[in-house]
Amino acid sequence: MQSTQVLKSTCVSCHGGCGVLVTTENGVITYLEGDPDSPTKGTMCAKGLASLQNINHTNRLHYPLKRVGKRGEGKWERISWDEALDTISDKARHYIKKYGPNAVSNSQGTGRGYVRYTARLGKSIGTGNANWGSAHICFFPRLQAFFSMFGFPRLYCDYHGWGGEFPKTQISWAKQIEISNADGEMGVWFLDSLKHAENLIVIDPRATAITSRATLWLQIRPGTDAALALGMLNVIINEGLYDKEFVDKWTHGFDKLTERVRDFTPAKAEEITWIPKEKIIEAARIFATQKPGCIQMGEPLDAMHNSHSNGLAIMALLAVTGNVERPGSMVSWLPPESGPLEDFHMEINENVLRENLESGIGHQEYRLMTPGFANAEKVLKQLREGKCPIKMLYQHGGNFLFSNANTKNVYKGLLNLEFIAVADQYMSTLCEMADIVLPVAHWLEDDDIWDFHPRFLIRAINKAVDPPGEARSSAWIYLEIGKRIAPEYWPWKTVEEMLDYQLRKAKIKWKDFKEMGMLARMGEDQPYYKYKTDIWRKGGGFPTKTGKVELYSTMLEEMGYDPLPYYEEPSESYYSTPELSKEYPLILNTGGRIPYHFHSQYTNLPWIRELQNYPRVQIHPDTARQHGIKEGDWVWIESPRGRIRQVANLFGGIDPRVVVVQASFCYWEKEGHARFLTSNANVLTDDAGPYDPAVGSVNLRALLCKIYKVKDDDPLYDPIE
Ligand SMILES: Nc1nc2c(c(=O)[nH]1)N[C@H]1C(S)=C(S)[C@@H](COP(=O)(O)OP(=O)(O)OC[C@H]3O[C@@H](n4cnc5c(=O)[nH]c(N)nc54)[C@H](O)[C@@H]3O)O[C@H]1N2
Ligand SMILES: Nc1nc2c(c(=O)[nH]1)N[C@H]1C(S)=C(S)[C@@H](COP(=O)(O)OP(=O)(O)OC[C@H]3O[C@@H](n4cnc5c(=O)[nH]c(N)nc54)[C@H](O)[C@@H]3O)O[C@H]1N2
Ligand code: SF4
Ligand SMILES: [Mo]
Repeated sequence: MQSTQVLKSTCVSCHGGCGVLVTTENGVITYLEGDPDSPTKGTMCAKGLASLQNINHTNRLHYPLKRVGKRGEGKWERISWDEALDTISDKARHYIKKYGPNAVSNSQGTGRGYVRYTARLGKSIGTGNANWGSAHICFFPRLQAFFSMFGFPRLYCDYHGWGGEFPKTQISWAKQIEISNADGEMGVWFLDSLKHAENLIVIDPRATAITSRATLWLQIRPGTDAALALGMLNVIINEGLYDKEFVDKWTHGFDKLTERVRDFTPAKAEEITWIPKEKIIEAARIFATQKPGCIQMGEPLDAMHNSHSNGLAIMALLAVTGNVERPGSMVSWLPPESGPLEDFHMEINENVLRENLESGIGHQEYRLMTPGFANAEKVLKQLREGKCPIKMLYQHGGNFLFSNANTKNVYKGLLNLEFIAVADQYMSTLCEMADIVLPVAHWLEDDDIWDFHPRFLIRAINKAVDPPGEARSSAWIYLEIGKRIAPEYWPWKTVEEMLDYQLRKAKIKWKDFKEMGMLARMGEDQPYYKYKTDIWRKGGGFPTKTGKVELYSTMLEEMGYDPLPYYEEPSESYYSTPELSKEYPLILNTGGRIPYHFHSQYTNLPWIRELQNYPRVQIHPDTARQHGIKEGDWVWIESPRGRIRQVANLFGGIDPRVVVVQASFCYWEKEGHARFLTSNANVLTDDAGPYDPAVGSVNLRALLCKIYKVKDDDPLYDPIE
């Protein structure tokens, strides 16, 4: 008898957490579609839908493997889970005993829903060197800037209308939320809220999907965002357009900010950003007067060596205009009854561990880095020089060879680790460098809880089918490794017990939550104007030292950092390195999310390759003509670090001096180094600094390059020397 079932679940093929209806027939998934009753309103994208090809892919990892040849040689032997897990935990215990906990590192790439497990494992080891993937070039700089100024981790754009008002002015600043759905923000809510917005200001060096809907597009020179924000603040303050009541009552250091932006006239901002001053003035006036307003801030702001200040400068715009906690502005949401599930790692007594967590690589220099995190560029440099205290890496997903600056240097550094174990769904280029490889389940094969980043809801990920071979869920793998290394912090016998524990504050069990599908605090349950209540501070106020929004940050001052936002010229540019720009005359911008890829993922799926078969570099038609390049030609893009090839996409939506290279394109079908050296943008980026003084970010978005056509007899890629 045919049995058809429809199961509700949550897609985690990116950060979006879209509600999904999964149809199975006789135990086989036959159809996926968006769940109209979920907060993502029934929408799904190509990445999520292509999960059908992902779970059935013939190259999925089925069994734990152990390296039998030389590192990277590709010779493997199937082993049991017990052998794999015992080897990993024996190695960890050995290195901890011999060198101390900082010799062991456990890391992951972008936030893939198991962040809390990675963080708990790091803390239970007690290492200061956990997680050195991409946080410092993604999201943490923005989170830390919120912390420096507001005293809490984040304000989110209130595109929900729960307080009775939608944003009248939306700024999309270095953000493609409509594509990226980053960190639990929902592109669909943003797009729907635009019908209520009178103004949409897009700040982007490129024309994007939403530029055509913009009332104002500020085509900025890459890497100069702080200068634009300071110029806008200059206009708002000089013209008296700021929210006097909010500024007087709820901010600290307005006079010092006024002093800082005095010289940042629109003319000066124009010179730096290449945006006509009239547009800067117009944007400032609109944002200050057409309220409420909100600003979507994107990752390119973080991937710069003044990332923390980029955040401060933009957040100051929110504070001086009073766009904080009022309906339709920027709001900090409260969690549902479960509390934020990140408590799962925070509950491990940080105070006891603090000293060690703060002893990680780079932490003494970049003191706003999260304790327990190490700085990737420093780690990799020390590894290359044979001076690194880290001996062992357990990596759960993510891939430094695609995500971190200067791929060839990354590779050389990783080679010097004594022991590497990687958990992935496929034999990634990082797995190829490992000693042990663990096969991981896809979210359709997994039971877990999705902790949505804005923290106002959690959702159930419900297993629809069994994983292939002996692949196991992330939660199971973490529990099994945790139990072996630090059993006192991993006392649960089963994953279900561990999930029950995470739901304890809501007084529900996993088996009931599975049915419920979601626990949320939305609509009328979300209070606004929390600074006027006791929520953050008894008697009202913000959770900062002064109880106010600190435009002049007392925390930064105490730490010896500049307490005010500042602008710094990109490390490579016509102005900072004029000599270099003669040889490399174009601005190299890497990244800009592609709707159907997630970093290095999904280029191995036929449906996705139908949408885009080759990596593309956007070149202005005039620039292409000067170089004899036509649409569809293979082009070398070369920086002082190396060169890669991509296919020319002639695009009038960028400045003729700017070239936009697609990031993270993985040639899954190629063998060996060709996979990560042929077209990977980070072969071009610079790991040598400068780094952001507070959080250690590196510049991935505003470097220099040259371009020329690929000749028939050119090699596919330049090897690592
Ligand atoms: N489909 C898909 N979705 C994703 C991801 C993915 O790989 N694919 N990755 C996820 C992750 S980890 C993250 S962090 C988010 C990131 O998502 P977003 O924050 O939206 O980042 P991007 O799309 O890379 O860049 C946003 C826009 O900034 C512009 N930009 C580039 N440089 C600059 C600059 O210097 N200044 C300004 N003002 N704009 C600039 C780009 O042209 C682009 O249009 O997306 C997440 N979602
Ligand atoms: N030049 C440039 N560099 C960038 C960026 C950019 O825009 N430009 N973006 C930066 C940003 S914001 C980020 S966050 C990083 C992203 O960097 P990473 O997160 O390191 O991303 P990938 O390199 O694509 O790693 C993806 C790997 O994780 C595996 N994987 C996927 N899902 C799972 C899972 O559920 N479990 C396990 N165990 N493995 C899984 C995939 O199979 C794949 O091998 O890159 C950063 N680097
Ligand atoms: S946006 Fe992200 S979460 Fe939503 S369907 Fe696409 S991949 Fe899945
Ligand atoms: Mo990211």
